[in-house]
Amino acid sequence: MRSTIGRSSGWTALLFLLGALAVLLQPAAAVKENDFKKCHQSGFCKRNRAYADNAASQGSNWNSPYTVIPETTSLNAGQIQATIIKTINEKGETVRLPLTISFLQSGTARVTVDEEKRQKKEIVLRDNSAARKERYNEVEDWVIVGGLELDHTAKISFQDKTQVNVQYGPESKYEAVIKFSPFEIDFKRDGASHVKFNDRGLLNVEHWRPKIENKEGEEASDDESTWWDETFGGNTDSKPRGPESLALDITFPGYEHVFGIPEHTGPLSLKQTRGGEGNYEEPYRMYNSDVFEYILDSPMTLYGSIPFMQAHRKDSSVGVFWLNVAETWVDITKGKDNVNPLSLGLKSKTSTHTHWISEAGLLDVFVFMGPTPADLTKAYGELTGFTAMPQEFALGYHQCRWNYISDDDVKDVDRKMDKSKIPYDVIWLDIEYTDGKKYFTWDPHSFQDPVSMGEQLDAHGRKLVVIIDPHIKNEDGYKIVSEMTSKDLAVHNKEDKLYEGWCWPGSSHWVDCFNPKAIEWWKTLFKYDYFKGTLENTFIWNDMNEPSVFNGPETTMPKDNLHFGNWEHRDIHNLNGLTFHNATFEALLSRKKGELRRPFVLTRSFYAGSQRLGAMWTGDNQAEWSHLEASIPMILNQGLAGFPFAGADVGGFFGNPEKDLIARWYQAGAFYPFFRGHAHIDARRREPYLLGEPYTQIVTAALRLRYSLLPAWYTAFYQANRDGSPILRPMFWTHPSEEAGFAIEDQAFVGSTGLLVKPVVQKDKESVEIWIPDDEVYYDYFTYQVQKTHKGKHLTVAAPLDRIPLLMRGGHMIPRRDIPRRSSAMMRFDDYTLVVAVSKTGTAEGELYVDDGDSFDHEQGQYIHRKFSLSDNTLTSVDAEGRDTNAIKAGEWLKNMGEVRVDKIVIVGASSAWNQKEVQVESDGETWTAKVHYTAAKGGRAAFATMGRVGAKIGADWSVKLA
Ligand code: NBV
Repeated sequence: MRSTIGRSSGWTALLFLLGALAVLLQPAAAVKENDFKKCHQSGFCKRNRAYADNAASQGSNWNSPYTVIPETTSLNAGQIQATIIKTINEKGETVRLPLTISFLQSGTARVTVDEEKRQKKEIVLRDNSAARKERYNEVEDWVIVGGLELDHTAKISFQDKTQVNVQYGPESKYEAVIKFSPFEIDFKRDGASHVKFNDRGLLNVEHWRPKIENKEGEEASDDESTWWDETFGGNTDSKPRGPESLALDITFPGYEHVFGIPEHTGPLSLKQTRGGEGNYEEPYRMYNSDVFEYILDSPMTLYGSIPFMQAHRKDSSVGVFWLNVAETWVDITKGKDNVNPLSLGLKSKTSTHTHWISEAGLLDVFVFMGPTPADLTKAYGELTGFTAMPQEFALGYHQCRWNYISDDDVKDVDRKMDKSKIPYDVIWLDIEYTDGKKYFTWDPHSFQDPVSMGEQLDAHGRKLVVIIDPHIKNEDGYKIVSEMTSKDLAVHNKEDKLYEGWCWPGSSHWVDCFNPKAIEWWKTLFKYDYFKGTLENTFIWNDMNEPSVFNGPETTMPKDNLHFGNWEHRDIHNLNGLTFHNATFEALLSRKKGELRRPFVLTRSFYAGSQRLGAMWTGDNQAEWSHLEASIPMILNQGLAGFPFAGADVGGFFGNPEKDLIARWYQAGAFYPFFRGHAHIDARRREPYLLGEPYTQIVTAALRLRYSLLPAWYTAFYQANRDGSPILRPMFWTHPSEEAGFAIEDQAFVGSTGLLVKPVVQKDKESVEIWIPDDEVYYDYFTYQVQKTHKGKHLTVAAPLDRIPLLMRGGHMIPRRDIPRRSSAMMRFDDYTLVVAVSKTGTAEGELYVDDGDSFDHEQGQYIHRKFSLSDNTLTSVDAEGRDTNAIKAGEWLKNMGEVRVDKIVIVGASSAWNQKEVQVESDGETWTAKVHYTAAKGGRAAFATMGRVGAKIGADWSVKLA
């Protein structure tokens, strides 16, 4: 912070000083937790928890006041339309809530509840608010990209005055039993219940009502203290529409584990939240926030949110996606109640009960019936989109800190990385590169020549990422702010005037990326001839897009601010980060006419759908072992929630890590889908070459391992892009039948490579216990040692400081590139190595996907996609999609790839029958021989055969006869 002050204008410096003083005056622990609301400090959360407590205390006497009018219920072309009646008082007065249940062709069901009066805009807003009267109904436009086709074959299988049953989904395997009074839905698969709505009667849609001023001496019948306005931390939220929350209980009968709803720091298998030993006291919160020095093992909100939850039990996964972007809380409890042992045969099984509570918007929930984790991630991805194919360089190593202080500093780091032979792809510039925190400018003293900086990087295929935040400095003469405000493209306050708040630059305004015109304007700012000094190798980092507002409530915008379309900030808060990320993504797509390259934009704030736009990182962690440990479940959870391009700041953002911690963090980071070292401005420099031996060597080895495995990583990204499968896969995902693995959160498979990693995340630990999920053979990646193991064993793997615990599961083939280079671009046309880990039955399979890593030409077939296999003593490579690759008209990249070959094949676990001097390679009608070096098994190490100079083209069909 000190150095920031040094470089800021006097005025800004004063603001920071005041801010810093305010922080210092609070008790230390208060900085974190007490700056953010607990459920009891958030009116609607408190009300809904109280509602739940009241229902529970009444037991079977509790009657949910929501009833479907049977006569309104009809199924038409895959959709049920009906009306729910909510009885609102003892006089029997009611409000009407239109209900739509959509049965989608994918087998997903969607339940949407609106409020008739608000649909018809028949409400009155207080305080002359200009806000919209409807419940926010545009989230779908931002989040859903497909999969909404209705299942016209869905049919009513039973109907009477009390319920209607609809059969739907593939082969009509699913059934939704919709009960009318009270309104409940039971989603069944093969006759058994898997997901239940309102089964505990906690559905609550706070309908619009006028504020009745009580006469003096008269008491309101309800506790209205949080209905009409609410104050927290000195900020008052005027609520022009009054209370409008919505809540629903969702039960997963017989499911003990639930996963998802990032971003939180707790365990992968989510905890219970209503107290009790080892449980949280607070619900999981989703309200995207800039949480300073976040704490671990907490249901507190963080920077992003994805309200997708997956429930898992042996051989079955189901899930829900709560499509709402207002502040949301989720309570989780588990118990053996509510399971009907007769119909389920699940007598002793635990069920998970969840209670979802949102402040505003529609009730809109998707239900996924699985049954496999892969089915679920796929169905969710069809709706919200799959991970974009990344820029290939983005899978390399990123070197960042706050801040590289000048263009010379950047050049110097670049040279020193080269001198130390440390590979890296990207160097990053944080906020100090700008002229006084004015984005799209360069500090005139320290970044005088950004072009020569960019060119030096480009000489070795390297890139530059610069930060651009959404707060725009309010300063006379700053062209960007005057353009933005004169065109009315910034967020408004509750009076519908330009909103002003504080952030890094001091007084600022916030670009409103909900406005299509703001996106169009934002695009103009990234053109090479506008943002001078940027080159084709410049990419972007979006930070602070929750949005972070230093003087705002909970460090964000007031909820009564107004966005484009007059939606209140309350309505759209969790989507804000995505809209900013989206605008930048769009801007990078249109930097120059005729240039069509994949953008790379890192974001801190996100929502469901952000996976289509770039990568995320877990924000401001600390240089502590505990934060290294917490990063693994956080990243795994991101993958489960469809946004696998995730990483944590390697080394830790705040503080100065000890060297052992740095080494271990790089080893773990080499297995993060997004791999970036980053540090706070006050942290000491820690570029890998500064560490000294043995640390520099250890870190370099981790980096080289990452680089050699880039073909495998890229293939894993391709799979995520096709079907949403996580890049790092937790045990329950790969082995959904093995109950002992369901809660394991510290080891993972890399894509479908069979590489099983368990990074060391504890100080002075020199071994780890890897849980083995099956009876396949496992080899040590580095030594080829055959592990003495069996299904369910906790295998001890030695891990001295220079060793990453990494196993190869038998039955896989891993593509690599083994020549150490400076950057991924320099490896583009290198030959490949294939590592074959032979299964118990003598077979193996593998996959390689490769394209130019930069353009969209792959969408026109310009890619190589191979399937490798070993069976019957023969290794083969065929096109994975059965295409006739000779028929593809090769563009430049594909032509160059024509000369790229499989250079080396290493077969680990090689049969003694393959012990020979040479083998025959066959490809394109030609045959030739390749030399084999066979090393017999010894002392527990597997036998292995190495074939050098195999010479088969990577893109062609080939086979090698081993015996
Ligand atoms: O831009 C400065 C930092 C950045 O380095 C970090 O990665 C972000 O998460 N930024 C937050 C602003 C505030 C840090 C205290």
